Amino acid sequence: MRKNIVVSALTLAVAGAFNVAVADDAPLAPAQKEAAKKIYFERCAGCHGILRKGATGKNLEPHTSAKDKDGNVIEGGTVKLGQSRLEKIIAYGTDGGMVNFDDILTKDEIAMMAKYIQEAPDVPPEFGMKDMLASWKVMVKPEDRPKKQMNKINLKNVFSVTLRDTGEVALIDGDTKQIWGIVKTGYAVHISRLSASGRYVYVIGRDGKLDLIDLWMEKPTIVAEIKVGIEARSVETSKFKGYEDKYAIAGSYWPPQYAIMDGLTLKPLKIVSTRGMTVDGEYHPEPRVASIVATEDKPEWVVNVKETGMIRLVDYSDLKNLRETTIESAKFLHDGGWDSTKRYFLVAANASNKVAVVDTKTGKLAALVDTKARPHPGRGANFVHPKFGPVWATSHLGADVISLIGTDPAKHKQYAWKVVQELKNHGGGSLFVKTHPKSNHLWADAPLNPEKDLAESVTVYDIKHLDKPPVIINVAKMANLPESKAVKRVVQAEYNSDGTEVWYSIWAGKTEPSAIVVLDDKTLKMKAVIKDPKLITPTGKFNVYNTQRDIY
Ligand code: DHE
Repeated sequence: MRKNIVVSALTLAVAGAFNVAVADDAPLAPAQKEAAKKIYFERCAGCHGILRKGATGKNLEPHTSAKDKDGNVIEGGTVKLGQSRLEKIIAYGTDGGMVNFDDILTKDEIAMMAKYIQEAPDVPPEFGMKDMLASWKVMVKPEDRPKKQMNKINLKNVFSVTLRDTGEVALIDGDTKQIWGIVKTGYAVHISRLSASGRYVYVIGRDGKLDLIDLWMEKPTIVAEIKVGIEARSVETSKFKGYEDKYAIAGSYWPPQYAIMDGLTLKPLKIVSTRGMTVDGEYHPEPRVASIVATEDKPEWVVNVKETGMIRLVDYSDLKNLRETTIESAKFLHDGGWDSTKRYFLVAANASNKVAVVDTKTGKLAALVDTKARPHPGRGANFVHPKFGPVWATSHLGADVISLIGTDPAKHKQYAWKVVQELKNHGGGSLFVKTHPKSNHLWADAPLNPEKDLAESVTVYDIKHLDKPPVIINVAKMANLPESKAVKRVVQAEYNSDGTEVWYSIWAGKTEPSAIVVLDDKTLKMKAVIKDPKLITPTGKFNVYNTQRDIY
């Protein structure tokens, strides 16, 4: 049986506050509908979309119709599936990748959700300039901020760590392994990104709240905040010479748009909608902004639009006369990273089982690479393969392999933009791979694997000797946390700034102790375990120097 990805006591608290039992033939009562809407937003929208058009997850509209290859209309939708089938799918998951919710939601809540998705989707309001300006706050103006670093922390080696279920970020001193500060942020912060100077951390919550943290203060301090939408996942900064720390960009899931802001105050400057046609030439009302990355060679961001499969190169040198190059790739773009030269950006089109490669020098698609099911690289990992030359690695949600893609069309043309090797991972359900230019190791997790032992383990490959069997380590056990039934998912490797340590989060339940395990990259032995009652559900970790410089 599949185990659930995310456990949130919030969901249970909300749903448990009143009677959720649903009558078979009556529509949901208003309070039930509100509760269902909240659960849908927190648990389902990420994969199925707010309008339920489907992306990583299936379409969940009440009525759909499609044509088969002979042109016959096939009626579908959640109403056709019916209450009892939907309840089973929600409770037990499917082989197609839907996770089970029977250990998170009560029977009544499952019935309520099955009913909710048979009703017309709620369309949340738009969120434009007036809303953004109303939410925008500058707590410390740029002129009132310190002119020099006011603390003695080695900022290069600070880790910004998402504390998922508390809506916080912990700034951990990588040298001492002490928590330097915890700041209150948006709900379930997704990623942290660094300003070009390395002074500011930008963190984006799933609820669209963007916080700007100043690392030069005595303690890490939020100096500005804004809400960029109702749901969001990505943020990036301007990194081209002359534009360092000048702009920030945040991509929203809802409304489907991106916002460009002043980098030092978060004042919103421009909002651009991403609604439009897919690569198939069909209109999509909800093309969500997935990953965004800044090139250092041009005043440009690479903005990946999930549902349309369009990659937009956004030139930020003239915001009033904004120029965008739109590159057709493949649908359901998600996460990705640079090749080692930082000329090519590789992004997973996960539900299309492809990796799209953008050449940011020419502004064109370099390739669409077919891969095993559902590539999910995080930012991927770059290293020089003994046989195939420079490669970029991606993990897979839907297959137990790590794919290596050749990235050097100049000197290794025959291998470029092809999967040159598939390394066996310890399981599917992998989310992130990582290496470092100074390391001989490639690390892969599998936190969404249905087997407890596999979700708690990682595989380490010797990149100089890929013919040797890899080492599999149960990292969760190293943390020596109290035994519990809940899975202690081991998630997302992050290196320290000099590339000698690998940090893994032990992502346990909200009410259980979690930890971060630090491993020695050379010996693969445990070096430290960071435990603290305040370290609740740590997931993503972003080392200042590596994130600032895109080192992976
Ligand atoms: Fe993520 C990156 C979206 C679930 C942890 N995640 C990303 C990015 C996107 C994304 C678009 C790329 C951002 C960028 O580079 O600009 N993630 C989504 C979802 O839509 C999804 C599937 C469902 C959801 O409801 O959010 C989802 N993600 C998760 C989790 O459940 C994870 C494991 C735990 C958590 O904290 O929520 C998770 N996602 C991460 C992390 C990164 C990320 C740690 C950054 C990886 C990196 O190395 O840069």
